[in-house]
Amino acid sequence: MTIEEIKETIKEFALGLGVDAVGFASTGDYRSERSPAIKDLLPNAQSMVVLGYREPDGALNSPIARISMAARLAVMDLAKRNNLIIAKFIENQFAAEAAFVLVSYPMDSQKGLVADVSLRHAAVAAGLGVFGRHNLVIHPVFGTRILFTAILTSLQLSSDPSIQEELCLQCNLCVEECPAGALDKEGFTDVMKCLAVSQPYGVGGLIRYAGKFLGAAPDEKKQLLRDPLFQSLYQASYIGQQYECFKCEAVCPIGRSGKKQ
Ligand code: B12
Repeated sequence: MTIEEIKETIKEFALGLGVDAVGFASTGDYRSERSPAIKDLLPNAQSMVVLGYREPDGALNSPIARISMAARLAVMDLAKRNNLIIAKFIENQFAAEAAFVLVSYPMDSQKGLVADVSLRHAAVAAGLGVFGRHNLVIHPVFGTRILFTAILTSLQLSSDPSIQEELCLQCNLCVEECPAGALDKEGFTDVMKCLAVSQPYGVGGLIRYAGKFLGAAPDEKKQLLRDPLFQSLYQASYIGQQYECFKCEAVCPIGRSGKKQ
């Protein structure tokens, strides 16, 4: 099989599993300054298959973050399962190695908020999109409403052509509507501001709650355990991170509604 035939075989297989967009990048074309080298993750890696999953319009248009989060959890489940199936398909069909990263976690706690693979930079390298004013990657069809995962492989696959057009409309809606003011400075997301609003039940919220609890009198402790905040923290501890904000994704006009395929 030629490289193009191998890429087409993997792409067809992935699309059949509910993946919405597939791109390929040679590891040499992946450039993410703050992320670890791909060779540190899989020494024989030569390329990566980047998979994109559209998030449903309805989920992102809901004013209730919990409804958006329901779709997010479903995408994460599907993507996780598909990563394993596609990685095994690559290993079985082409006698190659394949390993993968998931949508968000696990992450190395020593590295702060830098993941093993920067999926936005991987998506750009695989010709699946370009960065927009919101520092998210915009896909030509699905716009900002797309999440990515990646499979690293020892197969020597060539990169798909990169997108040359500017897809961001520079409408500034993401900047204006960000409730945290986290996008004011161009090319930079104020992570702490974003986190405070988007993940109130994340580790920061847990630390604040624990601090309050430890300093409380016995009666106050009883109250604190009945506080809905405790319920939300508890829920996040078994469901996983719960985003309370999807604004920069949801307000972006590119890729909203209309025929998708
Ligand atoms: C940690 C993390 C966060 C952190 C920190 C973000 C950050 N600074 O990188 C927090 C919690 C704040 C966060 C928030 C969000 N996240 Co997040 N996050 C991640 C995660 C797990 C790791 C990112 C990472 O390694 N960053 C560290 C390095 C790589 O970033 P960096 O080099 O400093 O790059 C930053 C800037 O320099 C700039 N940048 C870099 N290069 C370039 C080039 C150009 C041209 C421009 C304009 C900008 C730019 O963009 C980055 C943002 O600050 C990824 C998944 C993954 N494995 O990649 C998802 C991921 C980036 N998140 C995603 C999403 C959707 C969100 C949120 C919308 C929350 C939500 N409800 O889902 C917000 C959006 C915030 C925003 N507009 O920036 C998606 C983005 C999908 C897409 N279409 O681009 C990802 C890829 C998850 C996924 N699997 O699809 N996230």
